[in-house]
Amino acid sequence: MDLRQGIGLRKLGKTADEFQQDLLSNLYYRRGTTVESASARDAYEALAQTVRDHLAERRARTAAAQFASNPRWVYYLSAEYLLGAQLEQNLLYSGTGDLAAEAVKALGFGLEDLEDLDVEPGLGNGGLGRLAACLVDSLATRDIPAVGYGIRYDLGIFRQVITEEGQAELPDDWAFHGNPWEFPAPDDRQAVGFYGHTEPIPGSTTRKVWVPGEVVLGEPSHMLVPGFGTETVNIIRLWSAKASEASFDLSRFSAGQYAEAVQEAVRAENISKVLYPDDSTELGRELRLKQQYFLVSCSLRDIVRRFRLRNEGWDTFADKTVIQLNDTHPTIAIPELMRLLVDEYEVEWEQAWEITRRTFAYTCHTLLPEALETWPVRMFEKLLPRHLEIIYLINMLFLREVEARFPGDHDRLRRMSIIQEDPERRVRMAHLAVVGTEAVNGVAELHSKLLRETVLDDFAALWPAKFQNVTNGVSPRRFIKIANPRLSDLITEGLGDDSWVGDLERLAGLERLADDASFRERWQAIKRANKVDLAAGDPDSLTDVMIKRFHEYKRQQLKLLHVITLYQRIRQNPAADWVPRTVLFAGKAAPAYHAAKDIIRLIATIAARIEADPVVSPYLKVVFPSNYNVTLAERIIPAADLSEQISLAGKEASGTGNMKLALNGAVTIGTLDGANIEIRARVGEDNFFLFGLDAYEAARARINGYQPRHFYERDEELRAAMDTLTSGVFGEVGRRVADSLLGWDEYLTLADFRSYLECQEQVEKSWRDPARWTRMSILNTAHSGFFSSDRTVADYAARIWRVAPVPVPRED
Ligand code: CJB
Repeated sequence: MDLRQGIGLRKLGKTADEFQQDLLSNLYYRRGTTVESASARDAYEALAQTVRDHLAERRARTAAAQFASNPRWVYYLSAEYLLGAQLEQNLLYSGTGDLAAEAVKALGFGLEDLEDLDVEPGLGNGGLGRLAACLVDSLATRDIPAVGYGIRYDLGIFRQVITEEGQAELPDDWAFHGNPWEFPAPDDRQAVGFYGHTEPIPGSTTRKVWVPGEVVLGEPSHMLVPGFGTETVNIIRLWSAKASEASFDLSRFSAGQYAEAVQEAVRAENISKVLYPDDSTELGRELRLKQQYFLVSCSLRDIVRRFRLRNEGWDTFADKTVIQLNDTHPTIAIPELMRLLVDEYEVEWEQAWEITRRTFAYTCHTLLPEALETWPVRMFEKLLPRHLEIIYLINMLFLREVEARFPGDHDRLRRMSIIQEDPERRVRMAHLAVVGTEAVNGVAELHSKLLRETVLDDFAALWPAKFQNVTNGVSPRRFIKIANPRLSDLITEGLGDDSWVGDLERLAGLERLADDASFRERWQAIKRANKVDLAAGDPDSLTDVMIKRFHEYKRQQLKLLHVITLYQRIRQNPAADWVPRTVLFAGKAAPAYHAAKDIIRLIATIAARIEADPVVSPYLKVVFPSNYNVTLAERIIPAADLSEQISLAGKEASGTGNMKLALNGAVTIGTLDGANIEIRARVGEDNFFLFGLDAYEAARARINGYQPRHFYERDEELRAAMDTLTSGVFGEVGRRVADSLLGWDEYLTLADFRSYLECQEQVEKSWRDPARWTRMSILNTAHSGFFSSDRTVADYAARIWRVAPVPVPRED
């Protein structure tokens, strides 16, 4: 019997009638309703299932092709995935958009109404989580056999509400109505241990038995990750913590102790309850460490299970497996793989270490010292006693290696040790990640260079070949094709076909159109139409956007000083020929990061003040839409004229919002930081507004005793802006922000103020010449091809993973 028919795989290439039939059958049999009584939600769910089933057929063929070829698999381990809404993406990737529109219309609904019901799973904080989502998209697009592992947080990144009081946080129960994109896989559940103690094994010096004090179940579900323009459909597998049956205390329940009866179960399930809303600045807490180990333990057992389905012994494990650690959050995977190999599978330590080192690679995403994760040794000892022993042994052998290379250099040993001694003994996760991997990469050229020269310099001296750069990228599907349909259509027309969506370097063909006046006019009209859709302000004003997490190093406060200065200039001279601007801020601050929340509140206060001022408001408007997320980004980015990338040089590892904005024809004003440098090199110096200190000048300024007051005293406009804050007219929050800037100014805001303002004047000069501005805009898009995450994945595949594509045959 033909098994395909046996399991009833449905054929693709459906007719409108067949698609309609599938939709109706989902409506009847899965939603249990009828055409007459179907609600919008019924229609949405039935449609989502129909599209999902369509991709599931490709998934089945993908799994068959990938398993048959027994390749080296890429496993991407990430505590965060900021996936964005799924419906529109899956319609595009499955090519069923038109069929879907027609089918739901027959039910009396518009596709757009149903898209409004498609909730984005906010399983990430910011750039790092969104990068993970772009990379899994491009892995599938490149036909690379891969699985992304993550945590299925019940509550994603908080919902933000902005008022004049600043940011309020509400829980994000994203799957309240269920998640139609997900397949549960309870049979693949894993048991994860915590706490307890270790026992020696007689006759062995390296093996031990770990007897955990608590066991929690990890239950996986997966979401489909289709490739674009190819047959491949990969998956991300997300783990939910479940209490074991034994954790429900029936006798207590019978005795009326209801809370006590479930307390153990609640504690277990809390592990995947919430995404930590920290970004970079880490509040180390036991639950967070538990989450990390939970992700790692479930995923590694799953990876080993998958390996053993097709292979025997351990000799080929590293040839068939590469595990990419997305920052240090999943780094416990290194001692965990050692524990599995040595303790459970009885592999000799040396062989296990060789396998481990060849299996892992580590991506670092920061340069901020406070963002380099460390965990107290006493917490590790309590929660993961066996892992701490293994880390000690890894460290001892590692320090021996260092000692052999640099005899007698005790300071070096202290600096490089995986264990920090003072002021408190802590495990340095970044050191563990460098020691236990084959490759370490930064995420932009400058970042990778600074990693080698500063935070990881000792390691780069020991193992220079281990350190690489892989510049980040973004998905062209989500961030232009879907986000900006008008511009996408014009580009397709200009280039003659739409192959650029899967081969972004083709955008370079737009260069010749930058000098075509009629093309420029159409380009400009599209930007305007996108602004009308966004409805943030006057569509003819310069739309100046700063969209990203709130962090002092990103310097939203510098933008704010610019706004205050414009406000004061306009008030002093209302009759001058001002360039109307709409300044749009969006982004979240970690709930416990008070300085960042102060800046949000100050922006909200100043926005209201400007709005109420009849002299200034015709020229200047500040808007702050609530709850920045992927969906909102997709609306703002196509409408942006100016992209603010103004971090202190040497602090932003890469940035990816900068790439999305340039791709959509926003011109960047930015410092020589992160990927800004590479954007500028590609779009050309004339099409980028550069200001500020570079990374080396910034580091030197601090060493030379930087005094913010020095700048305050010498710059009249800066002084006026700061004095306004200090005067209290914008409340206590204005005073606090001013005090922090005048007192220490960690990120040299005042040092870069004048250069930034002068650069903004250049921006206005260019803006006044629409032909020139539009030319710059077109050239930004034309030269953004490098920033496709398809290129990023190709780089990882060639230089770090050494994997080849496994194409999936088309349906016969
Ligand atoms: N990043 O979003 C985060 N969270 C962190 O904890 C550390 C870094 C960001 O990662 C992005 C992707 O690599 C970078 O573009 C960005 O510069 C960095 O801040």
